[in-house]
Amino acid sequence: MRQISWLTSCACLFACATLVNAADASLLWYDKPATDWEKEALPIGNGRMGAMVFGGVETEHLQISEKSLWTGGPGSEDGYDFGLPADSQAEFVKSIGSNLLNGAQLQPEGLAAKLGRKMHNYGDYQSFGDLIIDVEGEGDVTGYRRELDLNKATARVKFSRGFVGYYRDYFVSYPDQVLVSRWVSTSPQKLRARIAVPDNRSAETRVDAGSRGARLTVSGALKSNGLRYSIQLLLIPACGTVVADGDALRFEGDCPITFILAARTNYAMRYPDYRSGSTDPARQVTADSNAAARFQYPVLARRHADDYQALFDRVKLDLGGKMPRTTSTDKVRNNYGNGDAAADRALERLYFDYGRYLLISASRDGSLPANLQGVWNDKATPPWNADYHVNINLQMNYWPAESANLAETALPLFDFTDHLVTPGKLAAQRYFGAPGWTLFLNTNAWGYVGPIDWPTAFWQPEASAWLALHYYEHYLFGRSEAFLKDRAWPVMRGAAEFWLAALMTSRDGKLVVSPSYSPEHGPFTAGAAMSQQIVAELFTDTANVARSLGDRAFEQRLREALRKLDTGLRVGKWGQLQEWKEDLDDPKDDHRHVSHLFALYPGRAIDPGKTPELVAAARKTLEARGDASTGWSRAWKINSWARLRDGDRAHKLLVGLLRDSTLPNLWDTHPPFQIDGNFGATAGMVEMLLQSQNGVIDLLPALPREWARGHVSGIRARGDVTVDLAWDGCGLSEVSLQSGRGGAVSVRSSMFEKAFEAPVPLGGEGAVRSFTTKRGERYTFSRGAQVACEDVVH
Ligand code: FUC
Repeated sequence: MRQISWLTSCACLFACATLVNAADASLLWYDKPATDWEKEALPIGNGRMGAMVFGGVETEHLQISEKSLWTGGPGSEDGYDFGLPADSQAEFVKSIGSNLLNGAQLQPEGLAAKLGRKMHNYGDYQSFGDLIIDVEGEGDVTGYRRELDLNKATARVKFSRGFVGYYRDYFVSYPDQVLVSRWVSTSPQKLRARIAVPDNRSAETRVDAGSRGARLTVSGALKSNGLRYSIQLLLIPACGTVVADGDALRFEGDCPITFILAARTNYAMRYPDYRSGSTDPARQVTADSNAAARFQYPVLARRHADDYQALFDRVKLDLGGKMPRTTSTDKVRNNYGNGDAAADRALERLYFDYGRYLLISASRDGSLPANLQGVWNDKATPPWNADYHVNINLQMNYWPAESANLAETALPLFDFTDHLVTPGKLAAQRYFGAPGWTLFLNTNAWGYVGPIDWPTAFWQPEASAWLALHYYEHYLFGRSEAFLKDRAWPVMRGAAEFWLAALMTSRDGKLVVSPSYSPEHGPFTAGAAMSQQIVAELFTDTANVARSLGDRAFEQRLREALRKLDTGLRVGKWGQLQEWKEDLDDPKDDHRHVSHLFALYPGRAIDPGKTPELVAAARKTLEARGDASTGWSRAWKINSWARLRDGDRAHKLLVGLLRDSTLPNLWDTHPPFQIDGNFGATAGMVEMLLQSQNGVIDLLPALPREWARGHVSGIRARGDVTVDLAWDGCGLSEVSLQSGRGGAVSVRSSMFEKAFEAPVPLGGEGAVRSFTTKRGERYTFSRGAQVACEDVVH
């Protein structure tokens, strides 16, 4: 009897597996196991933990990561100094700043040798280890399929071998803080599971096999810094027993088996020691897996899906695409742009959903923010240490957080930034003799805030200001006054205080950043455009916050400084936006950083409605820099072209990104894999559909020709407004605005220039209309039925 019902449920599972083929599912799928971690394996994660699923037939491989497993930092044998010198460098920095103001030309190598510091025990983000499961079986493999279901945040592997069908799924649960997998087969399965950890740590393996499951625990400490870790696999078969087999667990039986995997360290994001006194990782993993094991597999899966879908399901995008049913995702990507427009649109939508999926999987409350690789890493020395670069990359990771309705995913960024303020105060003092806080090019899990010695990038003291601006954006979108007062204000004020003290007066009487270095490009000058634009935006926004919180004195100081501040907005001799205060730009320069366009995106000082000359200059600059570049650079340019309201060009950048900077598993590649491009492009796609940076909610501001028909729901505008849009080849046909907290709203669309239906009387005329929303109310406007298509398409 048990056998029959088991076979029935198996059959159902296999049938259910084909259901996710439905045309509207967001699914990546492949017809072979992965062999390459970076290009093929599929990422799952819960913000803190991540895994890469290979989907092997004879040997299944899950490579595991956990955000806090870093070498270096406190506890390193020969010490750690947060990148800070013991003595003040302030006089020296000031003298360099003055020399630059007087026209000195200083070589980055010379300055890096004097001002920069070797990255001493900076550390690297580590792989936690590998779960390896050897499976006995024989016969040919047929019907192989490996997939990642973005609607459920679940990876699946399915195939038949000989006469036996196998079906496995995998997810990492945020509510239960463990990785969960279930394996079923149509005949008895025999497997042997072990955990392998890299040899840069001590490792003690413990095997506890019993009648109600078995545990395999590997615990130890990193040799580098003594950080303790533990990883535990709990195997729970529905029947039969699991036995110890050396350092592994062996199971044989004809029923499903559930895997629960927990991983912890004793890291705490707390300066200066970064250790949790109370956490014993070995106890914690047992507590994690025991807590999860209280639930049957379907309950664990439901809890995971409920949690994930509460975020993912907020937004739906339809670009009128149709995913070919029988073409695997790598081939759909290979064919992209080759003439199947419906498949192209479907891939674009999938890529958009994937960006949201990756952000939810790599950044959840309670752990470190998404690093250069999100949460996934298989190396002991990953590219750029898989750290936090703060001259574009960390910021770009969070560009979609607000506009794509995932504001909660930005909480780790704020916790991380809050904790940087303490060491950042030392950086401000030692390098500038200034109050407030700052840091430079890059930071790690250990509060690194000093400048490194990499000549062409190390000097980036604007990082604190740029991070502080993310708090203000979070406020503008969500309108939480408590967040503004308790979280945004102290961080913004500290960053602003730093710059009030650190700015210098240039020969033209303007306040400038000096020394200043346009990111990764140079040269050392006074007042490079990006430095000035970031400080201008910081002072403007912080003055607004000061005003609303009643700190008139601080507001006055900022407004006074703003009057004297060089804005970094200058049109040069070939019509370009200048990257430096002097007109030094080379029209043949195609450097990947478009830093001087900060004011266009993510800043807002360059605006088609208000600053047409700067807009023209920004366009000239973007044209000159060209499209082809690293993945993240292309992603940035999608946003920039969207802000210029050039949807076709923004789309062209997206095409380039998907064709030339995207791996078969749809990860962005710099190269190598770097996740910022995924996030930047996701933000860019929203930016093409909706903008709200300058007080008006702009509907379909940069709709490309290729996206003639479609709809999107759940994207966010500043002012706590959630927006649904539908368009139909004749421009916008309907818009719904759902107001969170209520208040005045202005909306721009060409739809308002002709007849339209409105639920409330509107102020204004032409394309821009305004009205007052009530808390929680939804307002839907639609194009008048009598309006002809030719009348609205511009
Ligand atoms: C910045 C970029 C590089 C790379 C690195 C991680 O330094 O200029 O291209 O993305 O971050």
